[in-house]
Amino acid sequence: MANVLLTGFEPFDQDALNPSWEAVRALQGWRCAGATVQARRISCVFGVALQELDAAIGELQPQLVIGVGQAGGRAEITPERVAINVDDGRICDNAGCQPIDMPVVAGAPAAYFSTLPIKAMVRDLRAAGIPAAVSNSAGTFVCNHLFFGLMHRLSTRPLATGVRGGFIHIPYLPEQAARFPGAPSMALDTVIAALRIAVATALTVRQDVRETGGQLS
Ligand code: PCA
Repeated sequence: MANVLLTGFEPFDQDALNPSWEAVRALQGWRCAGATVQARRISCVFGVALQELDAAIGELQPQLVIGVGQAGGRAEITPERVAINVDDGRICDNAGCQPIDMPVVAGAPAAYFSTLPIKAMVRDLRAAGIPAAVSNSAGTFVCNHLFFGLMHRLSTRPLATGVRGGFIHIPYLPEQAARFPGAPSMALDTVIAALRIAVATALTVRQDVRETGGQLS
């Protein structure tokens, strides 16, 4: 039975919850296109996050890996286009570390592109009535760190052929946004529905669609 590894993060920055883990854990055991979702919670700690990811990949030998993280302030589900080889913490991680301008992996390429069909995912999310857009930066904190580590892992130590990986940022939940008046949010049920669509599209669309996901700045 093929596995899909979905990761979510533990809470960070003094928050009580992280919507990425709340959504991902709801999909544990969900079957789609002949594969089964395996949900794993990842520490919001530079370095440790990659060790946990590596252990999960080794255990599950997944055919698809999608990392999910919170991007407070975003209004849409945002599949990320590119992971960069930079750790630059605006805040401390959960172990109190705040690396500045460090490589995620010394000597590795400057960046990796997602190998998910990000444009098709955005198309399918919008068609289902869920706000979505391609993001061209996953930031420089632990989410980008995990995303870069994942893509480096998949490109240097390939699993089965055709294994794909990438990352999706999600908005605050309404109960989080209520503490920051004006901040956008998305209901947990909508985020869960969005992740189902993202997984289904990633499992079934081999060739991404040619549609703009660009920004002017
Ligand atoms: N979001 C943070 C780290 C964990 C999470 O859910 C980020 O965007 O880097």
